[in-house]
Amino acid sequence: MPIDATQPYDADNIFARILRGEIPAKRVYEDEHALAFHDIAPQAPVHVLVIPKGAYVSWDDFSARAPDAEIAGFVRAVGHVAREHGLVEPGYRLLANIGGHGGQEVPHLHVHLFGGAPLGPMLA
Ligand code: DGP
Repeated sequence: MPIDATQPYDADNIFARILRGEIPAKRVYEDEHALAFHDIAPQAPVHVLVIPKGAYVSWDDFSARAPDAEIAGFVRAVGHVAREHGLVEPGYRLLANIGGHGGQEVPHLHVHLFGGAPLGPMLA
C-alpha cells in the first residue's frame, strides 16, 4: 500500500529496523551517512537500495530537512555503490518513489539502483 509522503517518520518501519540490525539484509556498503543493501525482490540483475541513516520519510522530507553534509554524503554513497558494482559503464538506473502516486511503500527514503543488464524504457 503506497504511503502518504507527508506522514510523520515511523521509527518502526522496515528500513529503520534494518538500520538498527533488528532484521537481516544483504548489506553491500555502509558509511557515516548511508547504508546500501540488496532489494528483497530484485527487478534487475543488480538491484540495490541505498538509504540515508537519518530519519527521513521521503525524498521530499530529506531535501527539505536534511543538513547539507547528510545530503552530500548520501549522494556520494549512491555513486560509490554504482562504481563498486562496475555499473558506470555500461550504465545503470536510479529511481526514488515518493508518496502515493510514486508508489512508495516503505516510509524511509530509499533510492533504487538497477543495473547489470539493459533496462529498456522507463518503468511504468
Ligand atoms: P518502494 O515501492 O520504492 O517503497 O519499494 C520498496 C522496496 O523495498 C521494494 O522493492 C521491496 C523492498 N523491500 C521491502 N521490504 C524489504 C525487506 O525487508 N528487505 C529488503 N532487503 N528489501 C525490502
